[in-house]
Order: sequence, then structure tokens, then C-alpha cells
Amino acid sequence: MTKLSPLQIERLKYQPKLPSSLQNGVNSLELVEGSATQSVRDQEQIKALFENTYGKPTVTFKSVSSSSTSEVRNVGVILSGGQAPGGHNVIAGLYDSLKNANPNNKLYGFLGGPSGIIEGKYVEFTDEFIDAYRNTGGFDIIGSGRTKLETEEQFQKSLAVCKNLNISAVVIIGGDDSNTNAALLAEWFVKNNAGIQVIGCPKTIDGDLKNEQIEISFGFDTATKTYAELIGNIQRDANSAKKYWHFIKIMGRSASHVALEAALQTQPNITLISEEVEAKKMSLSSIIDYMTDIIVRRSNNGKNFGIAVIPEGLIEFIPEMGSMISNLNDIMATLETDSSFVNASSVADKFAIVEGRLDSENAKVYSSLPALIKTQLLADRDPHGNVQVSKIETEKLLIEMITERLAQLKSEGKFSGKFSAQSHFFGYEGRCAFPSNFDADYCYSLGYNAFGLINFGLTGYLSSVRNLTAPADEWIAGGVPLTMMMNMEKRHGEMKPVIQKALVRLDGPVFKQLQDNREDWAMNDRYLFPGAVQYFGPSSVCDITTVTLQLERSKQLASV
Ligand code: FBP
Repeated sequence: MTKLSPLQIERLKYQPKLPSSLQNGVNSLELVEGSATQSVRDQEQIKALFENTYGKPTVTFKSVSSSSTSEVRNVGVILSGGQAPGGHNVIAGLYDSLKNANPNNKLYGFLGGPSGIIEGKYVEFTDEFIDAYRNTGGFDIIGSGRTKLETEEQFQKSLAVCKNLNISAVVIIGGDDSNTNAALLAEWFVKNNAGIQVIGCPKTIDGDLKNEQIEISFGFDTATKTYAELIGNIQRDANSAKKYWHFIKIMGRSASHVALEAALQTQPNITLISEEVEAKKMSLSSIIDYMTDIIVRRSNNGKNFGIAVIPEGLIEFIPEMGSMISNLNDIMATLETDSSFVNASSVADKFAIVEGRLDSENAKVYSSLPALIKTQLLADRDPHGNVQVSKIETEKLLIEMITERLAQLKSEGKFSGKFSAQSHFFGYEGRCAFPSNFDADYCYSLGYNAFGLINFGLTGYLSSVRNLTAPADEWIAGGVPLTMMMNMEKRHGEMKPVIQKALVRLDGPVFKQLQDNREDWAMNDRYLFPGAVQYFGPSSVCDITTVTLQLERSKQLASV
């Protein structure tokens, strides 16, 4: 028998809450259709690419007193992309819902992400198997992966594997790229009369898979609380020793939601927001000006310490960097198979090849960077064509440039303080934490609800649970067509249909909260210390949601 920690033992016993509409099981549901939908942009192109699944209505569920029987179904589930706290509960909710509807239903888990369905690698879930993972963090129940499902061959193989297991529905738990996979697979299955439905579930700590119908992706709540705990601890350390500036890069591949939320929970001295940098067309040099100014002013007040929070995706949002990286992405798509590049005898040769192929302005920007960053920019793209920003040490780049700028100011007699910096990167630390009560409940509900969508024969939908700042029994369960969130974007040098990312809105209430306070937080130490995620104790501590969700929901409710 595996030894468990005391918290593991207690969390296994937690019973997640469900919206009242789902509490009597999916056999007691009525489907209420909303109005027909359109994609967020590029409607004609998306419609042409998704002839069979485009334009469907949003749906919600209503509990009814009568109960119907449900035909026997086998369902497959995939965990896709980066880990996010609560993934195991999505599977547990799906399993409980499916078994409640008909005990003869079966749930298969595909191993290692989307490649599991292509290669036919799977497990069948049992009560004992599921029970060992309830309310735990991680995706280790079946593993995850980033394989992109898009080729005819991959679809054919997936179909053969599903037919072999008599699977009539597949649930893909993932972020924007993974749910783009879900939309493509759903469309292909309908077009080929496969009789297999596809339902997505909104996962990503990044919090950028959201819209009117999807208030937040799961994992954001727990991950941001975990990072906020760590930032709070560092703030206390900085305020005790008073000798270091801590530069903390926070995960979130494109959008800055995670950095913004962590900052609102902790109130550090500097918070950069990528979307603001892009909107104000701030160059790297002007970001250094902004940060250096605060460092010098604090130093003049006798404070040679502080905390700076930096979003992981920053580099791509700095206009000259974004332009260079986009140019570089196109070039890398061809260089990956170019023998002169692949077999180049030194990194300097690789830099020279890249600089020779970039447009002249982009080549200048690339060549101005330290060798460390130049090398990191050449790392493999992920299977969706994205730069792996988690591997680019922007926090170190900023420290290096600020150190140079301060040395210059010192030589001019404009700075007499000290600057000693520590760099940190918080990302992987938060992705597999035990899900907070909110994520445990939300994830279980998303999974439970996904089987409701399957039971009504829907395909190409994302499981949606809304009204999330209310108590769980008032949550609204339903579904949103995946095509509604799509637009055309360039990937690997080609235009592709993808789910549009929700970036931080500079006119929204969450950014405004930072904007209204940042000068005060810069100069006066208003640090907050959120502490570790709490699972047991007063509801005011254990069940609170993120500042982001609370502010966005209050604004939505005020506008109704
Ligand atoms: P998803 O969008 O798949 O949820 O992943 C998000 C993320 O955690 C980013 O914040 C981060 O940049 C990236 O994954 C890291 O990916 P990997 O785990 O492949 O290193």
C-alpha cells in the first residue's frame, strides 16, 4: 500500500460541489438552446473550414423531475498541454457522471496526451483507479502531451482506435491549442460520418481561454494562489534583509493574467503587463527606463530593495522583439531542416545564419541581444509553432540591462545607491498543486457537465460552467460551440484556424486596479502576504476566488 501524506489522505475524502442543475445526474436534465453563434473573427473562413460544426447555439442545462434512461456509451478522455491543478477532478466528474447515467458505461483514458488516441495507448478507469486521484494535483493519472491533431492520417488512426474500443465520444481537456484540436477532430468526425462526438474542457493556468461564456479556465485559481504565496514569502525576505531586488518572472505564455492576478494578491513594487507594453509601444529601452526610475527613486529613499513581477510572455509583446520573433518563427520553420544550420559548427555560426536571413531591422534587434537570449530564442518551437517563452530568461535580460544603465547613471553622478538582484521563475511550481476548493469544485463540475453534453448528442462544444462567484449550487452548467471562439492566425508560417486567446484588457477592471495603485505600491511597501492555499477552515479563507474573477464578474453583473 502506497504511503500517503496527511493532506493527501484528507483531500481524497473531499466531496466536490456541483451546480444544483447537475445534482440529480444527467438523466434528469433538459437542454435549453440559446441563440446561434458566430466565430469571433474571420467568419467566412471559419465557416468554410467547419461546415458541419459552425454556427451552433450555446446551450444550458435545467434539472427536471422526470428521469430518462441513457443508452450505453464508451467515452475516451485526453489531458492535453501544460498541467493545471484540477485535471484529475475533471476526469473524476466525467467518470461519476457517466457511471451515474448508466453503470455499464465505460471511460477510457488515452495516455500521454493527444498522441495516445493516435497510437491506441489507453487505460480503462475503474472506481479504485479514480478514487486514488480525487482532488489531487497533476496530470499523472494518464499523462499529457502537446501533439497537434491536424493531419488526415492522425484523424484516421484516431477513428480506428475509437472504433476498436467502441468509443462514441472523446473529451479533450486542454487550453486554446488543445481545444483547437478538439474543434478540428469534431468537424472531421462529423464530415466522415464517424458517429463520434468531441467535447472540450477549458484548462490552462494562463487564464487566457475565456469569454462571456467561459468565465475562467481551470487551474488559474490554484496556480495564481501558489505564485502569490511564493511572492509574499520573497517580499517578507526582501523587507527583512533590505539588500536585494527580486526579479520574478511568472508563467503565462502570452497573456499576463497570471502575473496581474499574482500582483493584485501581493502588491509588489513593479509589475509589468505585456499587453500594456504592446499598446504603449514600449521599446526594451523604455521598459528599462521605467524600471530604473523606480529603482533610483526607492534608492534615494534609502530602499535598495524591491520586488518586480515580470510576465513570462513579455518579450514577444515588446514591439521590436515581437516583430523580430515573428520573422524568426517563419525562418525557423525552414531552418529546422536546413543542413547548413542544423550542422553549423558553433552557435556563432548559427547566429550569423539567422542574422543573414532576418529582415535588416529584425537582424539588428537580434544581434543586439546577449548570446544567452539569442541562443534561447533559437530553441525548438512547440508543436503548435509557439516560441517556448518559459525557456527565455527575460528576467535575467532585464537585470543585465538595468545593471548597465545604473552603472552609467553612477558614472554621471545620478545614482549613488546599490543594486543587487536575484532572479526567479515561478511556473512549474504552481501547475500541479493540490487544486484549491474552487478548482476542485469547478473541475469536477466541468467533467460532470461534459457527459451531459455528450448525452444530448452534442459535438464541437466546450463544457461551460458559469456564475462562478456565486455558491456552487447556483453555478450555470451548459456548453459553448468551439467554433465561436475561433479566428485565423499565422502558425509555422501558415494561416490556420485557432481559438483566439483572451489577453488582459487594458480597459477592464482588473488592469485598472493595478493602474490605480502602482505608484503607491512602487514607493511605499504595501506588500500583502497571502500565505499557502488553505483547504480547511473558514470559508472566507478557503473558498475565495481570484481577484480577477471577482472584478470581472462584478463588472459583468453590473452591466446586465
Ligand atoms: P497550456 O496553455 O497548455 O495550459 O500551457 C501553459 C503553460 O503552462 C505556459 O504558462 C508555459 O509557457 C507553458 O505551458 C510551458 O510549457 P511546457 O510545460 O511544455 O514547458
